[in-house]
Amino acid sequence: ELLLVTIPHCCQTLARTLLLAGALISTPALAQDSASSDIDQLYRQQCAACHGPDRLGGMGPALLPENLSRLRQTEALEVIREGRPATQMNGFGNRLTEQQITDLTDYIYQPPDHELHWGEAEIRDSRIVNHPPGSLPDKPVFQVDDLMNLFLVVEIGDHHVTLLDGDKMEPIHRFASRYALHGGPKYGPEGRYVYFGSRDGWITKYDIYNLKVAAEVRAGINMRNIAVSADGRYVMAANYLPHTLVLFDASTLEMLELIPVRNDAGDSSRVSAVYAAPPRNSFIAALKDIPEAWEIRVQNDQADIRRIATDTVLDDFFFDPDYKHLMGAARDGKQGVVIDLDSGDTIAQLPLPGMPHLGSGITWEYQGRRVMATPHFRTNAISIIDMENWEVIKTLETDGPGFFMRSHENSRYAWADVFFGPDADKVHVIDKQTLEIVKTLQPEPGKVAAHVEFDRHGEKLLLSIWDRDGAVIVYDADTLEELKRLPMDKPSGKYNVWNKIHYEEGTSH
Ligand code: DHE
Repeated sequence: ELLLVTIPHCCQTLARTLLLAGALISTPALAQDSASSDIDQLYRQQCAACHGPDRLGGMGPALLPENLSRLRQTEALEVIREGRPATQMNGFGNRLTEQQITDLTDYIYQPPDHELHWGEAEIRDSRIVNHPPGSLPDKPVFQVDDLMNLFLVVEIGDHHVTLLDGDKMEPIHRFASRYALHGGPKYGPEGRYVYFGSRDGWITKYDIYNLKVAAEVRAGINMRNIAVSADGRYVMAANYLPHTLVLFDASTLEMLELIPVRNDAGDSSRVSAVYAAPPRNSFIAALKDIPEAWEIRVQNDQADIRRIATDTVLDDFFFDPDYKHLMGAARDGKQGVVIDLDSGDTIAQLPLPGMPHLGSGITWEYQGRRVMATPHFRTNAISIIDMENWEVIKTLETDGPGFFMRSHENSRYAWADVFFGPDADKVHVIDKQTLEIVKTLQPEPGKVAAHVEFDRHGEKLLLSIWDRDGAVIVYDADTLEELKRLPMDKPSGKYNVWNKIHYEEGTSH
């Protein structure tokens, strides 16, 4: 699918590049001494055909500082020299001098000398419709007992996604994704379509029943995540670059509205993330640079924005189950706040030092009240918070800072990884009624173990061995025994259809 989807775009890019670069494209590799004199020209000769004349990406990913922020410069240099296995990125070590490779690496980590634009025309032009709505059969092309117990596993090693049968825990299909998916894929309410978001701004609508990419559109240059409205009619994208939110028709991926993100004074902001708030029939966006949270309601395909002023910039959100309250983490990483979403008032401060990762929090019933648990990025701790009085009732000491937590309504245990530090190969199992760590597993010594997702019944769960030579491990959720391992290429998130579309309390939404 990826090839089918990208060839037209790539050809356009190539054609543009040929026009721009003229005869240069066919010039043999430059001699050592002359090449470094014009790095811009070198880029156009060697890189633009795949990465775009403006470094916005094409067949290859965008090469801009924001898009590369997660890749160390030394690694980028290595990729330019040696290439990336199993991709179309060949090594340039035999064509360029070491100085040229260093210059190119420095160049792609510098902002371009002109402002990049990704507006309505670019978004509309980027849309690719492979299968218009209604053109594919409504019956799945594969056999499973329960379509609601399917899982998608995102494999970030070679940018693929695996569809799993959650009853048998067996792969059904594996397909190429856009480069660097991030955030959870979001299912439409019937579980047939799923929407993926990539860091480079691509939204992919995938038809699970037909195992085909239905449509794609590029919402921005550097995107954070996407959300799908509860009724399945709209997709909203949150961008860092440019500072925009973008509203799409979920069935066609046609752009409905481009929303510049600015405060009244005209200061613009990156958008950290956008979330669907089903009981409120709205989207809620976290802004990275201005102290506001936005609630967006869509009526007749038009977005109506309510700005909620906050005392400080809030980066990371969590919502109570009925979406009456928003918990936000202050950007300085020292505390959290609770906001009443109806009044917009801040009703509590949460003493959560150490950068809580609220986005991966979970809730459950404990002694007749609802509690919420969140890991922290900077401290070896999990905080458990009473959601009635907003007090921290317990701080669990862990083997290191964590990234993700997971459980299921039917399971007595919550799982928490230790993503950072020397013990990243360990996973804690917490008893939800004693609030104690009852077991610490080390499934593959030396390899990061992270991110759990339960099946729809809460009986089995999947844990990632986060490595190029990795796996998802299937555990019995009650006995905590390993049942089997499915080899995978750096599996990150797993997403169960039922849990996601029913907003199960132990998983992310
Ligand atoms: Fe994520 C979800 C933010 C780095 C893997 N991450 C999210 C969400 C946010 C977020 C706001 C919720 C959006 C959603 O699901 O729609 N992530 C951030 C960051 O700010 C941070 C720390 C830095 C960054 O550069 O973005 C960050 N995230 C990472 C990673 O390094 C991870 C581990 C690897 C990767 O693929 O980039 C990573 N993030 C994930 C995953 C989810 C996610 C797998 C979805 C989890 C889920 O179960 O829903």
